[in-house]
Amino acid sequence: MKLVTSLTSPYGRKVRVVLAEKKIPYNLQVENPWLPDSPVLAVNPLGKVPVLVLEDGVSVFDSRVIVEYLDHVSPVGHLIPAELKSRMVVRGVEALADGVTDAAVALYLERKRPPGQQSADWLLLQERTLFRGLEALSEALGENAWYLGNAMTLADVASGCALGYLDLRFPDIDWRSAHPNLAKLAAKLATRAAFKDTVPVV
Ligand SMILES: N[C@@H](CCC(=O)N[C@@H](CS)C(=O)NCC(=O)O)C(=O)O
Repeated sequence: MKLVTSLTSPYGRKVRVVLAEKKIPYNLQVENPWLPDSPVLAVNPLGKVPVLVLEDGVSVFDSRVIVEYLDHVSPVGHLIPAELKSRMVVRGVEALADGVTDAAVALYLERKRPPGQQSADWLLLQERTLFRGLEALSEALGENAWYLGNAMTLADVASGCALGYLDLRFPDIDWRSAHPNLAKLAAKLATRAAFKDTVPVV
């Protein structure tokens, strides 16, 4: 199978971490989804990465659908629990982490527009979402080592990728001081090969 992604996409990183943690071999096709006529359009009508292209040519997107697929096809190191209540906890934290990422991406893109065209209201809305989301991610973790039980799940992976994206695009946001428990989680994740090998590069 082939993963089409950019090397800075936090959603793509989530999928790459899951592939590595589950030791699933794959080919990587690096693409910039923002280019007009990007090859991404051939595999995803939405033009977004990541996209997983299966052996039979079927395209799987978005990142949440991809990780669901990967966790199902490989029994190695399950990251999504089968039991409903636990599953909802893990997928809920993933949704929260992806929401933080969505707000951060929106903020980053808006700030890249010419100053005269930027909307102060839109920036404020995204900023508030981002900080509320971080607060909720921190609360959900509490003083636990992992979001659920005593092993890493997709919740931790998604949270780690959201925090990694903040480091990449918003080094001025000092989320570590505001949320030391998230800082501890991120430091622990950063020691894993799957995270080390996928640090975003620009
Ligand atoms: N919900 C999607 C979000 C994917 C997404 O927004 N990817 C960005 C890159 S980080 C993208 O490809 N944007 C291109 C575009 O919006 O045209 C997922 O989880 O995969």
